[in-house]
Amino acid sequence: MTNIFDKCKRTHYSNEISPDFAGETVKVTGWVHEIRDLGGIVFVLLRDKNGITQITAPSKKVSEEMMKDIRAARKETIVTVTGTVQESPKAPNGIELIPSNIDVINVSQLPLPLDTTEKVDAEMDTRLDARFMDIRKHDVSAIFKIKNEMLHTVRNYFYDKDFTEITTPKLVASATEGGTELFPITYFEKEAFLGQSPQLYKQMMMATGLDSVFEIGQIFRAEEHDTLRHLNEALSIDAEMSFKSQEDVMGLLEDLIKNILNNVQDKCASELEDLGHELDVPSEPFPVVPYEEVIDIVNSQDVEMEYGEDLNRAAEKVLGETMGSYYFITEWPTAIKPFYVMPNSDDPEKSTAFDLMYRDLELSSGSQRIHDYDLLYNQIETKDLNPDSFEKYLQAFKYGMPPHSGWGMGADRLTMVITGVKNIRETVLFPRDRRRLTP
Ligand code: AMO
Repeated sequence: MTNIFDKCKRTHYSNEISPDFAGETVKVTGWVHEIRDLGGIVFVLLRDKNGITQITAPSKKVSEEMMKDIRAARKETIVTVTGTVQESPKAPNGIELIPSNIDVINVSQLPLPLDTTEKVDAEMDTRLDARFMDIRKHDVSAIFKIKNEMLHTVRNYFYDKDFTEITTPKLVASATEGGTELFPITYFEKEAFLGQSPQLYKQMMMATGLDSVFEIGQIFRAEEHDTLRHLNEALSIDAEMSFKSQEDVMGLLEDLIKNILNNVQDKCASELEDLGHELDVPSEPFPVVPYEEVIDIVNSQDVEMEYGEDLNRAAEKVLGETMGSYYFITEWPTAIKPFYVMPNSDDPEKSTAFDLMYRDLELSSGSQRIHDYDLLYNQIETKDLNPDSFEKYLQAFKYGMPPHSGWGMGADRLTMVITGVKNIRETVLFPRDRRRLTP
């Protein structure tokens, strides 16, 4: 019996075959993207991970039996084609294959849930319902190839800087971030929640002597609102550093972003082209604008915002228009930031918290943290939280906690920026929002 995997063994991906191969025999495997039957000649476009190959079958050159097989090949059926390369300037990559053998590996059912040829636009819900097929489209898979390159750069960047990668629990007993709701779960006979952020754990790691840690992991936010920027399950890149200041970790974040942009620019040229996206790669330092100045900018554009308020959507929009691409907002009021944020030593009403923005989109938040036990305990009470629920976290601050700082960055939001897509759902394989829990 012929092994099916032997049948599928390709010699090349589509993008690897150029006119230089003219006269050579190659074997390609993939999905039937399109089929055009002109009677005496049949054209099949075969799609694989990296591109499309045109199979040209003229009845004069191809056996009758093979012509029958080709004509029967339905869209999205998996086929393997062996053939001779011929130059063909109008075909993808400037080549076509004249088939000498075709194996139909697995026949697709019809009708298809989605058109994969990018000729018919589908609604987001239709696309997400048949996500496996949606990702067959090259302009969709490009998003995930770019996200992959981004995450690859993040890991390498941290490894090079001697960070330790950590993984922390996502089943947790208490809240960390004010403002967003938690998803409650049943944990045997106890109440538990899905983690909003690895915040408490990454800070506890500062008491271990590991100095610098990072985590790439899911965060869960029970946000009720349905926007293009929020998900209920998001991917967060978190960094925390002992003996480093707010300015140190802002510098780290800026340097990381620039590394990501340069790597994506260099390594994902064809994906960016598929998406028609021109990457914004700033070489200048990211501007820093203090919160009080933000209020002035926003008010000057007739959007109301008072001291002590977070940025509303209208404020984000006008600020984004004024500030351009990447910029930091600093000196946030202590009152509207989480309990763990270190107040400014000269003016405790202001804090060491910062946000990194891209135009009107918040990409990251961070700060110097409180490392003093008494101050931390006090801040927990000030925020109307119960210190008893933080007992194990607080313990780490009693026996030599270094001063430390860190940040968390939304990996899906960063992917929106580097791919140019406008809806965060596009950047996640299987997004979770207010209305969607499947597939
Ligand atoms: P924050 O709550 O600001 O800070 O979250 C950090 C970043 O995570 C992303 N993000 C989201 N992305 C998509 N959907 C959501 N619902 C969502 N919520 C947050 C954003 C945001 O800037 N513990 C702190 C970080 C720290 O100080 O280290 C925190 O979680 O891009």
